[in-house]
Amino acid sequence: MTTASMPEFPTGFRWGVSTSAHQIEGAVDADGRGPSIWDTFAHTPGRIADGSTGDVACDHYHRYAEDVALLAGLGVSAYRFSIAWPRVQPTGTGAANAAGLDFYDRLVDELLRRGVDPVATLFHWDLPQALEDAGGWLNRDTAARFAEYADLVAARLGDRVKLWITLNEPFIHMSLGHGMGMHAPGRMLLFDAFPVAHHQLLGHGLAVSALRARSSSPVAIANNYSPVRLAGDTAADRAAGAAYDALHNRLFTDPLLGLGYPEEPGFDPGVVRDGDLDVIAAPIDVLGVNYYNPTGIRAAEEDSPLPFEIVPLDGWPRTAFDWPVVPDGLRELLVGLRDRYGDRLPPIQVTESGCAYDDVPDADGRVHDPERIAYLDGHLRAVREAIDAGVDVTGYFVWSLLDNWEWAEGFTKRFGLVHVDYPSQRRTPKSSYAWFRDAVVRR
Ligand code: PNW
Repeated sequence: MTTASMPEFPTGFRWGVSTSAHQIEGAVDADGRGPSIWDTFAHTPGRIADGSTGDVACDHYHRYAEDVALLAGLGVSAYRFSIAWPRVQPTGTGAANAAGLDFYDRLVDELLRRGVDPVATLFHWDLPQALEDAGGWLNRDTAARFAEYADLVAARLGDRVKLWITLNEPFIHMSLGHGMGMHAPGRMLLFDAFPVAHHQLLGHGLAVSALRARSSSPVAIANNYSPVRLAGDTAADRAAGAAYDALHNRLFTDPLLGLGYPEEPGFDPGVVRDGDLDVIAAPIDVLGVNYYNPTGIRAAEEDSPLPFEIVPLDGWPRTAFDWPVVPDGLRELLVGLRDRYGDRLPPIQVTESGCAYDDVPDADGRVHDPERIAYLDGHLRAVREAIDAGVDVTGYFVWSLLDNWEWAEGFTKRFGLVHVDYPSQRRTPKSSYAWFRDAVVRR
């Protein structure tokens, strides 16, 4: 690929890769870990495309040193992982399970020994099942429980984690987990899922204070964004686009940055109490941006329960997930965030960007993934263009280091720079790994 022409990035730009606990760790019964909603969901027949579970996943819990060596070989300066709440508090409340925290202690020390900054996400969707049984994120109490958990983690790791991320993609957790039932916990509440948005945001705000009390490291949240592409140009199409934009792109960011909730989605604000918006708007140091693709929208049919219809975007290459490859959507998104939020916007780090392809080893055991190289090349150029347009972007993390357990898709979608042969757990760096190392990180 076009090594020579990859543009320069600012000095100190943070290059990293991301993973999440339940997608790679396995070892679901080790050292006192309790069950999470994703254990329950995956063990319910019919929920996961290939019938698999995260019970073993990439066995990272036992192979973390090998995986950190892969990070060191890649040359990245940061690694974004998540901490499994049910390892730290098996039932979501009470004293810390020291053996669970020990794992992250070992991981963080190994990263630092290899010169890689630990970037820790506190919640990447694996809620302790006991908290779900008490209402989960529909229950306001879960926000307070989350802050207590944040305190326990920061008490142990606060001196070494270099960037905290409170929540991963609260929009996806609300919409796919509680609105549409495609992710754990599998609820289908449509717009009645709004309390899940509010209580996650409240938990975020409370966790920001808990982290600040224990750690001087910066604090962020990682949101998923998807610029709207209208499939038509009627007034109804435009209204549908505005409704989708408010739901996906603004519901979690307007209140975080002090603007309160957007009007459009038509949620019942009954769960919002006096003072909550101030807690939610606690200053953050970095906005994490996860981007995969734009969303095609048109006006909904008369009898639709939703105020928009999602339609495929034609004319773009597609990943194995059938997601369209639209690098310019990332530039548009980053510039759009700056234009909307102005001085309210903290520096941005792209905390996830990547793609799934059917990466199959050749006869020599090598994995060639030129589509992934092209994907990353295009998206990095889009970030560079946003920086040129004046957006303060200070980091970029590829999703993902390893092929891993892709939630409801099981093992059928491979996002890694490193191929994983699940039966043997053999790791094989793909050609994109060498490209990212040579053309981007160590150029
Ligand atoms: C993100 N969507 O999930 C998550 O943060 C990762 O854990 C996941 O592996 C990665 O992206 C790839 O899917 C998403 O339907 C899941 O728009 C679904 C969507 C977006 C992001």
